[in-house]
Amino acid sequence: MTTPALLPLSGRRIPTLSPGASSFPHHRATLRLSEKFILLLILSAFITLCFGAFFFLPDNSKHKRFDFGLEDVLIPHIESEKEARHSSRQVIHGVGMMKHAWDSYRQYGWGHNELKPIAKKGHSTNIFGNSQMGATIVDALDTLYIMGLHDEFKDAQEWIEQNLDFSVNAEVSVFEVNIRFIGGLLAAYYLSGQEVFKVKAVQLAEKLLPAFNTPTGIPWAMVNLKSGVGRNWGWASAGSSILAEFGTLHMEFVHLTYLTGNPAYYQKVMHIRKLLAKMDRPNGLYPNYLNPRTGRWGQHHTSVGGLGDSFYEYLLKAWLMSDKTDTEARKTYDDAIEAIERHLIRKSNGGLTFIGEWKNGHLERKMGHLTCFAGGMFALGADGSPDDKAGHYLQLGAEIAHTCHESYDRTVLKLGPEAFKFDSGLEAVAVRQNEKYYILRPEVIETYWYMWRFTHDPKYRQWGWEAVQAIDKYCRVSGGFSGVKDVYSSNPTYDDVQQSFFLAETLKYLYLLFSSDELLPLENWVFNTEAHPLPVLHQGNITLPGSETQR
Ligand code: DMJ
Repeated sequence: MTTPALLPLSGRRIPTLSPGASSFPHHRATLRLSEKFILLLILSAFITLCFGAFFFLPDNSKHKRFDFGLEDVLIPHIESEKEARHSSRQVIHGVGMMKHAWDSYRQYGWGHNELKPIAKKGHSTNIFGNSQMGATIVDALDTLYIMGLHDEFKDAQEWIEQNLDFSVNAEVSVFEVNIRFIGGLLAAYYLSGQEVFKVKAVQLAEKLLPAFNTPTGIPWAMVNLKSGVGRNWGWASAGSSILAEFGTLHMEFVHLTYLTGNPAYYQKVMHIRKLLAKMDRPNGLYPNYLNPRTGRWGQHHTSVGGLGDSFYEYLLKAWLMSDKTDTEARKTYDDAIEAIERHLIRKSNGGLTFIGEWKNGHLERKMGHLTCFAGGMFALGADGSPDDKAGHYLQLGAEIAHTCHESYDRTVLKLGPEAFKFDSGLEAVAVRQNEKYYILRPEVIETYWYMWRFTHDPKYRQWGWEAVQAIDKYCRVSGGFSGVKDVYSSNPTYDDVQQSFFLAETLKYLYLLFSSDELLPLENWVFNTEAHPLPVLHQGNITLPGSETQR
């Protein structure tokens, strides 16, 4: 069994001196007595100055912290001191928001999956079945760790050690449990080195494996953790499994095989990839529905938002996570994106680039908040794109970021709606009442963060700060943070849910946006779709059973 090579969280290099190297000249100069006296005077003045300066420094600059404290994330590349002060204030503000979300959950929802911040009690949804598995605790672990909230992290770890049990008679979503629980536990393990997180991740993964017992090996959407019986969502076309669900397991499952030496996880996800590769794709597009009994596509609906989104994301990230050796994943990503660009991406009359949805040969000119993550994905995939199109994809990322910012800016609350149209004179605004809500989602801020990392254009920090202010003003309540039902109303009502992804993703991406690039550098870490960072498996670090290198 391999042990993980724990990676440095920051990319900082420690300068070294070669043995025997010295900064002093090798010859000795003979000084006269008066010169010696003057030198001594200068030296003692210098020492007094240093001591004085030390006492006038603010307290926290005297101690170098070796953990992930605020001091570690402050912005070396920021030019002006004023800007640096601004960013560190924003970082601190982000920690304050996390504290409020966490403390509220700790007080009113502890052990429940999520929190009702208005009713001040626990909350859950059907994705967790009727389980009470502390989804918020597991999802928030790495954010707490990264922000240096160590007492809270310890508290969470203790709860996990004593209470997190997967032998429950609950029918859960395989996808959601994978990205939030397995992803969250693995990231916590890699960051902290605490074995318990790995052990729990593997226990849970074992419980998910029966979901793959279908005639095709395409997993069911849901599985009962106790009985292992699986089934699909009643609403899915023709009894199908969902592309974004069975296509968003790769990162976590490859890490499970890496950590345990058990090839089963790797084989399951590679089987899905192989099966998809053999199938015909209408217009080169992947439909969102696939029947796990027949192996046939359901309705021809393609989207880069809900139902499709993270399938494309995981193709790119499989390549990145393999230290760019999984070229099959990269090629599949490139082909998929090429077809998406051809059929789904358009410019509105007002000049906004948007990604629509393809429904049975027809383009719906509507974009979801979920789709906004794609700006970051395009930027992340720019390097390594075919035909030297890196500039093009970075530009596409910037255009999507701009469109999504417009969807926020054109509302009363300055928070983005769930879906917005580009039709009949409409530009980036929601039309239907049931598309006007904002449920603390991260995708727009996620794209700002990736764009910031790749361009350092200050507008992305500015846009992120606008989102912080709006969330604080309209979503913060005494019992935590709540989603709002209508972003176009100056007097919105709350949905009374603090989603676990608000702590896992939204607050983490905001924190990273105002932090140094050296915090979790993208050359070493790949974020799963729930913003849980997993290390790149550098060559020589990994021998996957069944991988090319072994054959
Ligand atoms: C998260 O759970 C993940 O980002 C997922 O991929 C889709 N969206 C939600 C948050 O909006």
